[in-house]
Amino acid sequence: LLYWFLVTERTPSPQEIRKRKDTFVVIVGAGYSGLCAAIRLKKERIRFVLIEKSETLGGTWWDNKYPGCACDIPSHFYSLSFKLNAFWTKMYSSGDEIQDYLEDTADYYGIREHVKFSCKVDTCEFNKETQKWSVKTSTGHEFECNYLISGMGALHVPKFPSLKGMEEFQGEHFHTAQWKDDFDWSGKRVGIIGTGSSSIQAVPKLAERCEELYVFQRTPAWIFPLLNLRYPAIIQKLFQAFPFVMKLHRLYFFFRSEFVFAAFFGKVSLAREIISNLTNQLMSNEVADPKLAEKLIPKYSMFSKRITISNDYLKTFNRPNVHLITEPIQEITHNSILLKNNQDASAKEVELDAIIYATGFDVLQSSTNMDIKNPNNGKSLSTIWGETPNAYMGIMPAGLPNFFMLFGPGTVLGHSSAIFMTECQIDFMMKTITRSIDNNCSSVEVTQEMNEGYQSYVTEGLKKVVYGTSPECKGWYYNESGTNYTLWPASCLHYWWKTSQVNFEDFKTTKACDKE
Ligand code: N01
Repeated sequence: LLYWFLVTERTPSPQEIRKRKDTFVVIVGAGYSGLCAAIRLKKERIRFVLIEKSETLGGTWWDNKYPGCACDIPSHFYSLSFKLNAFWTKMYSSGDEIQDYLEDTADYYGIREHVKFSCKVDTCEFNKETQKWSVKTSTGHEFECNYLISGMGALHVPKFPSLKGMEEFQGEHFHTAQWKDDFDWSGKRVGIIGTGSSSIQAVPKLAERCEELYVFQRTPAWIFPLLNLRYPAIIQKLFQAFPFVMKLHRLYFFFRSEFVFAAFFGKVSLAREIISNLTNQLMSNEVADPKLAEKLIPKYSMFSKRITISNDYLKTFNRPNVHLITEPIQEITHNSILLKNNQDASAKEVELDAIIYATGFDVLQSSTNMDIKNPNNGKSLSTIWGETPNAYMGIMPAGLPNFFMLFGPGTVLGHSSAIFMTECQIDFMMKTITRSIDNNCSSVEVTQEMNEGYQSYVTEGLKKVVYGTSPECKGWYYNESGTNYTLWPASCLHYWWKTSQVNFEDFKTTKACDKE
């Protein structure tokens, strides 16, 4: 692992390059993972095109422009291992700074010229004769490729609640991931629905200028305080002069998160009990009114939902213009939200000029946002998956040859850097693709048995963690039956170990493939 962190990767030999010249890859999505995959393919001298539905790259960091948008994972750990950034200004970066980093990274590796912007992939069909994917886009482009990579991520299709009367509302209304740049909330009565990570970052900023801010909470979030230190110029210079020190700094965050996982994420954990009580106390201290504090503190087990971090969210409720609403929403009218009153049939009305939906993302829809079919039975991926998506290592869904997913099912994290995971996945994928080319295979596919074996392993793992199955709370981790199909059930070190071994011989391969 130290090698992975501290040493740069090898370059391909001229013989390998010659063999790779006929291979072409389509990557869907130019966010962190799609960009990283593109860089790795370029380094391996494999041709590719990146297809991106937005007008620029950045993915989630381009989409999310709500006030206060930031990353709650340390910046040096939320960077690509081969493109560290000595200039991060703070321990936890703003969305803008991450977007700048991604744009700079794309330019540094000359990726932009490979991207088709404002182009959405519609359908992907695998031709068993040619052993190639045919990828059709909304702009009428068609690409034939040997390998198809989905870098679409799990959190990009906004999820709106289905509330009666939503379409009647006449004021401004939009999702946090579709923020309107010209929206000025000064002097307005604003309602924000949802209290997940996005809302917790946006609420303090909105409260500063709103006339009244109404926060509609269904489930309170666990909130940790944040020590967001600035990196002084001297430290930035040190990192520039001695990148090794920066790598060690990054390594520190890795091991810190591994410790956090080991100590707090078990099914039963005394350490979690202690930290929950402490956090409960810290959260109560932030809010002046004890009755209000009680409503803001979760009752479910910590870490069974994504925790959030903030120094100012809870304090915001001490402002006279900020109101917590915990009654369920009954319906939306042309100028208000009506709340259910459990005592009688009358509804309480909250008049509003704007409604912001901080209601998260549709994970299933995000992962299957293009029509991709199993070439043997013609069934789409979403039909095959049903309510429990699954893929071998979270990367290779069974039945789809030469197809790789980044941030596929069971690979998201609640405690550490998603960038670490995506690099593990890309390593695994690159090894599989290059082994496939080296072995003259025209297709490589995971077998049902391999996938089933892997899923049993994941299911066993989920029994050991607090977020495995949670009847206590709902959220995007879980399907309707309460099964967590989104998160990796063990430590990052464990995932690195599993993905570092590619059992190529076990895959189903076609054509003249000389298995070693
Ligand atoms: O969305 P969420 P998010 N009526 O799904 C509520 C990442 N992220 O955009 O809990 C009323 O967490 C819902 O209530 P409940 C991060 O991984 C990272 O905030 O279902 N309320 C919940 O409170 C995060 O986890 C950063 O009861 C309704 C909220 O809406 C993920 O993105 C920053 C409702 C949705 O919360 C998603 O975060 C931001 C209804 N009908 C986001 N429907 C970083 O810093 C839903 N809700 C890296």
